[in-house]
Amino acid sequence: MQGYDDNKNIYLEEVDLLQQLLLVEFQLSHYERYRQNPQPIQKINRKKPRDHKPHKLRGNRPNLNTTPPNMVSKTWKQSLDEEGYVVVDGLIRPDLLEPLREACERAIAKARKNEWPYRRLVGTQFPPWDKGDDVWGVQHVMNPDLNEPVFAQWYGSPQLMHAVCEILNVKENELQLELFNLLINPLESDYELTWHRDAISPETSDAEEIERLKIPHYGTQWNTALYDESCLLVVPRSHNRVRTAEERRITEHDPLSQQMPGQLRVHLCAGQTVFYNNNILHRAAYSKDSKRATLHACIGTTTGGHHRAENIFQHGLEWMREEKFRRTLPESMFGPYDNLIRLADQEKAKAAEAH
Ligand SMILES: O=C(O)CCC(=O)C(=O)O
Ligand SMILES: [Fe+2]
Repeated sequence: MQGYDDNKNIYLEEVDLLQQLLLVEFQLSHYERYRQNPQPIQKINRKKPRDHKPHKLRGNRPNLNTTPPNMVSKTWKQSLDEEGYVVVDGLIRPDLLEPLREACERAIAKARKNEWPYRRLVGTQFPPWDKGDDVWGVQHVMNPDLNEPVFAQWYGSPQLMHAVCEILNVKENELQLELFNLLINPLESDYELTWHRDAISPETSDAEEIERLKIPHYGTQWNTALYDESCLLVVPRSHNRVRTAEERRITEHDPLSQQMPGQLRVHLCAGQTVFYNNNILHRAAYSKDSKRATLHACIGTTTGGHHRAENIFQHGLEWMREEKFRRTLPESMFGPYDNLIRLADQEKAKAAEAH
């Protein structure tokens, strides 16, 4: 029995040693994962609404550094389809971050000084923006008259192209160049947008809302933060269903409500992007004291035809036809640019026929 006990002790010591080794290995692998893919530390805001916790890089590539072996990570497209939004890291190449920030500073200064006429003005949520002078958005940042080619360079950058192609499940030559604006903090007063879906008005009946929600998007839109910000609130999974009675009450009669059931604030660290379905119930709140410079853009696919045309040409894009605009584009954007001009020509011909 002595021998047994001795053996048992040896056995126990071995188990103990093995456990310690496993613990060290676990900690090392954790550290290694962190080292290879450091995540910014988030402030935890315990106040309502609940917070979106920025999650790690997701994709359809197996990412052995971040995906535990027994869990399959969802693709960005799957998350966006299911939740109505998805947060993605790393779509700004590090060497473009500072040039983008500097270009924003110049564009924002011009817009605030009324030297750039295309801007969103506090007090008005949707176009036209013709009243007021405090600015919450700068429109058409790729317009060559603004003279900031870094915006087009980023819009056509491989990181962004890769993400939108995955999300839209298309090849680059099927993309259609579209809108690119900037969302910023006002200076004189805080400002809030009401709860809304971008293209379905609050008064829409349930029956019509059901039909409108079935229309595919043929495109995607996103916010990419150049500074940490938490301006956007969403109701996850509200993008493909009719509003509940309470959501309808809020959107129609109490649109600045802080009590929207299921609301979630999206925190973005500098460099993070949120793609969101423009049918998701969302609102935004801007504080004059928190710096915001967030790139706000959309891109379509060639299959969208008239559906996309409605969305984009209302913003007046004649300047995009000019050769001087085409010259500012990176090569990756030539195809998407030609696709847009083809659509514009088709729409023009249709309008002429109708008259
Ligand atoms: O500021 C934001 O993040 C959202 C803006 C928005 O919802 C809109 O312009 O329709
Ligand atoms: Fe919106």
